[in-house]
Amino acid sequence: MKPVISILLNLLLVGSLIAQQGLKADYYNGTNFNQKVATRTEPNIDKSWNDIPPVPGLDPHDCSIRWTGRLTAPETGTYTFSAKVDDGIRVWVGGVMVIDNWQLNDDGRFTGKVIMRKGTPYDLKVEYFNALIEGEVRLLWTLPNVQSPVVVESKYFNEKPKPSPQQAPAKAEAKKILHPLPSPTQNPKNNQPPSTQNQRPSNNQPPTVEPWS
Ligand SMILES: [Ca+2]
Repeated sequence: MKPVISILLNLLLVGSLIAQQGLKADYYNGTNFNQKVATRTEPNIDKSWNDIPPVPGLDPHDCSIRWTGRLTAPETGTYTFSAKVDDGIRVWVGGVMVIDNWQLNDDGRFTGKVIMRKGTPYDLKVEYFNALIEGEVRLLWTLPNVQSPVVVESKYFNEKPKPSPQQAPAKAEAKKILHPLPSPTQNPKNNQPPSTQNQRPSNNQPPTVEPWS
């Protein structure tokens, strides 16, 4: 009977995951998550706008968005996350910050590398703000042994379930195996006024990680 029970449990799990696919997106007016306007589930992070906001009631030129959920890698290896933004963005994978560029950007592009294990659900958090004129935020990744970055698809995202004791080990494991080194953008002196041109990604070396074993 055990194999049958296992198959049934797996089917229930798959059904549950399909139902929750996507990320939770919280929209705020103000660049520092000041006033919540809307919450909804989104399939990916891939949008741009000018005068028409992505959700009704949002100030398109003075807003912030926070996406949260879980990300499951299709295979084990090194993943390069890429963010294309106007203006600022911060990205955490497995509780570790992999992209940190919380400043004004005009079509900024930033990357960070992490090693992920197949099948492990990693907590994902992406914070974004737009303070001037047009807004853009796209989250891409380059899979192991692949050349080109692509937008992370909804099938790899799941909304984060409410915390329970059973989910704690996965989070702890993610923190244990992800060890990015400090990047230039994580310098504590980064409290200077926002600059639109001087800190572009061409000289923004991505954080590297120590391999887990
Ligand atoms: Ca802008």
